[in-house]
Amino acid sequence: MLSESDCPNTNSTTTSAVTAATDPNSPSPDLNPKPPSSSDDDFFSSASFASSSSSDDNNQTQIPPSSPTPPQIPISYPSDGILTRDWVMDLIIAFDWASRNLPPSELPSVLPVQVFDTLVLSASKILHKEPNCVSIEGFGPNSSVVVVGDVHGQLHDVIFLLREAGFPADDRFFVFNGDYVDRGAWGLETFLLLLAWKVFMPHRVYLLRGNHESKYCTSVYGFEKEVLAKYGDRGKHVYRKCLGCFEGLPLASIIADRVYTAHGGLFRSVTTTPLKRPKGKKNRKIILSPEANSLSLGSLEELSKARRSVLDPPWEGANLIPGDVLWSDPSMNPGLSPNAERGIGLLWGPDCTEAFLKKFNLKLIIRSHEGPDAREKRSGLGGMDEGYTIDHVVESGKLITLFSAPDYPQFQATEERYKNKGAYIVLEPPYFDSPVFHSFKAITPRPKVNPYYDYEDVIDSDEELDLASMVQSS
Ligand SMILES: [Mn+2]
Repeated sequence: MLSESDCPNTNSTTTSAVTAATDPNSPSPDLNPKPPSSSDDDFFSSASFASSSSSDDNNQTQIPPSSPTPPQIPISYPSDGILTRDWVMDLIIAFDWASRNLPPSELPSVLPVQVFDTLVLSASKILHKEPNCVSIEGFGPNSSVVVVGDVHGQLHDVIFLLREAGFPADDRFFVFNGDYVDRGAWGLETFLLLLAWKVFMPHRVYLLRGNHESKYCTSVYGFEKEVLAKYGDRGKHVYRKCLGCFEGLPLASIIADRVYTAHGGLFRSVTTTPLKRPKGKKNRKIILSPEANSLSLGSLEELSKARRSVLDPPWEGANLIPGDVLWSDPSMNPGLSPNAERGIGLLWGPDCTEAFLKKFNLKLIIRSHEGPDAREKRSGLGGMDEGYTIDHVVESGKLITLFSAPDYPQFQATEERYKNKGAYIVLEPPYFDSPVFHSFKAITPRPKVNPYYDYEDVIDSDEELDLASMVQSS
């Protein structure tokens, strides 16, 4: 674990980084927020901003009409409790602006805790009611589905993706495959912005859980410290509410009866066998089959019965399906085997992809979870330069890995960066099973901020889970 002194995100370093990004003539940027810099002109002159309604009941600095206008802050929740497209657009603009113009500790002046609470409660209510594997259907002739992989707190790239793909709409569905937080510096803003879309369009936007939406990962890879830095003495409250919301996120989706998506991918069967027992109905014992030689592929029915409301998916015991779905990786070797590199989840071969597709009459698996750093170490599998790879091509269909965080990770110990593109997939009628890939570059320059984790000491990818530490953090 990082000690407090290891954490580079002290107040003094944060302030210096922020000062560099703000008007040097303004000694107190907090009290007198400046309009966005010229590099933001494109964003702030957009139709989405022009269409946003805003009340004039606060004491914002007046900006000449020709200048880009700072957002109306603080954001307040609509008095009727119903989010609108304009509200979500205003939230995007406010987060983008704050990330470039305010120190992280000023986020509560943009999004007060009460507004955070209402947004997260509204989203949690919706998410907890969704099944483990959501069925996405009911499309019209012009409907499309945008599938998004890991985004890891790279707020500006997520905003770009939404703008380029087209924001969620009646005929534009979105499925996000998890890993919203950690590593990148704007995990909280990214997650909240996606929650806002979920609350506004619950039957158009689907948010699945990634392995980073957990207590263990967020305590190691930055999100917990990010929240504490941004919300100060209310930070613990905000972090706890986020963890509660993570527990509600569904694990997988099936799009148009043909496409299975999940963060990690496939999962084992956890079939239980009642022991022979003499008489009476008490003491019914259950034998689990956790050994490698008895691993078999799980069914969608088993997936639907898993208990997903856990802070950290367990790697042992009876409830193994959530850990598999969130942590597993494909392999070029046939069969199912324990994922020794990660210490949780499985490796599955092309034969398992074929068996799963065939058994459930599917054509495509879209999973995420592996960025350029992870793929550098996986012989036999493609690199993540373009933001996606086609890993298995089998008789019944394909397995794709999709990664949507370009120029990842945001903080890196070496000079040499991966310079990977991110990608998203568009699925179109009538069958939604021929993926159209869209690769995109990172937004530059990223606002300069300090990391919230010790990126030089924390291992690159998520492999080699420190299980002992996970026990303590559970
Ligand atoms: Mn992941």
